[in-house]
Amino acid sequence: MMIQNSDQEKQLAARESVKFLRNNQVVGLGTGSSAYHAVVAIGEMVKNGLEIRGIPTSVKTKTLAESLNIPLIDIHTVHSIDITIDGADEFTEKLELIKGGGGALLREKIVASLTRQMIIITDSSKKVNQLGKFKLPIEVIPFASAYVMQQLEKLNGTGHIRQNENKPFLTDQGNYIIDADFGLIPDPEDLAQKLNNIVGLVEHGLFIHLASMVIMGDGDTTKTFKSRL
Ligand code: A5P
Repeated sequence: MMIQNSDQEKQLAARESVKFLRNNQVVGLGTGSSAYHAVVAIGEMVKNGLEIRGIPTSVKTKTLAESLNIPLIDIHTVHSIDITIDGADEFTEKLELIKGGGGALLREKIVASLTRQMIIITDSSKKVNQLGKFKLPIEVIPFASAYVMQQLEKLNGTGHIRQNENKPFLTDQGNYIIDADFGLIPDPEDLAQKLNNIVGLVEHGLFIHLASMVIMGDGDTTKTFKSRL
């Protein structure tokens, strides 16, 4: 029977991704509803004897990992992370990603940058030919939010500060998120460079050259897309 529910696709992708884990690895634990399934699966494997140490990408994931008795390690004590499993809001076959729908993009990008093998897990709705339908999450220092918004306009973007119960949503670092619309993004690398130059912009959700593979749940099976680099 075909499974079409996106959560079941996320679960399938998560179960496939944890097959890459090995004893003694340092493992980056992603954030979001897809990564949730991976963390739960890792908890089960730890219960059954897998020996890993996790580095969570958010306070929420840390709480989940602790509740599952997954041993954690301080990010400051490692030089690299063997493998990370995380979700994405959009991806292309070139493995360009938009991340940050859950607001954890800054820690996610730091963990991804330290990671040797970055596995992205998604449902089939996340695959696109060009990034940009999903609004690009951009983490900003609150003091700089109006300035950053002006700079985004110069790049032909518009944006609004993400709200939570009528107040600005705050990231784990106490920053704001601007959800920015640039229309479709023909050259994500170029836009990423331009965003990197804006003062007060802490990080953006364009993840380029970071993913090693995307495992996408597709009905009742999974498809894997690998980096050609
Ligand atoms: C969290 O900040 C995000 O980067 C998530 O990884 C991304 O939004 C995907 O989330 P879901 O797995 O919930 O779709």
